[in-house]
Amino acid sequence: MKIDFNIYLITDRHATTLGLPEAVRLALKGGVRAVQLREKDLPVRELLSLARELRGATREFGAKLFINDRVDVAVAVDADGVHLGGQSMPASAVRKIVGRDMLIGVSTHSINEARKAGAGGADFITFGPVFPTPSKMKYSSPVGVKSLKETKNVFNKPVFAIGGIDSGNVGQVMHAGADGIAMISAILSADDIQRAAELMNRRIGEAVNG
Ligand code: TZP
Repeated sequence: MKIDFNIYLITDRHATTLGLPEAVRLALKGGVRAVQLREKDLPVRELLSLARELRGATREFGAKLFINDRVDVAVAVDADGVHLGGQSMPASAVRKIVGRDMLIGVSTHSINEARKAGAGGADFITFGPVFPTPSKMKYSSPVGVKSLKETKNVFNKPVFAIGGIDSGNVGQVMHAGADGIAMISAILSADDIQRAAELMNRRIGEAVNG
């Protein structure tokens, strides 16, 4: 399976005033082609039901669906991949479960973690937070654009920059070598989610094509 997307939308149902399925659907309409369901505080049955709903919507738009942490839920809904964090099972163990049928993404916050993710067999990583994020209390301090460039030297598969990225700074991040952008609030908390996704797509296109 190929990594054929450059916006990786991560969910946070608290970041939008709409219901999550509706918000995600608008993002898909705006051109998002990969969604990671990341609702860490949901009991598994509710997570499964949301995952099923998002699986339907992503299929309709030819988009990929990833499930954060829960390999079992990912398998149950026939997701395209799993996304692993620091507390998740290691990628090498998850690979034994999902084989080559699923993509494995790994969250990294330092050059060393990026190197380890490569050794563990990750298909792609998120790296950040690059900038301070609106919800900065929850994440480590910003790693900056320079270390994003260095990450590209130690991890030779796609790197998605994350953390505080919006339509104003996305060009800078892409020019620093990111293969794509992972984001929550710039899309999900926008007044017009579809337009925000369209704008982000356009800005990424401009950065890639000069
Ligand atoms: N990991 C590092 S920063 C972050 C995650 C999940 C949050 C990104 O959210 P936003 O709103 O795009 O800054």
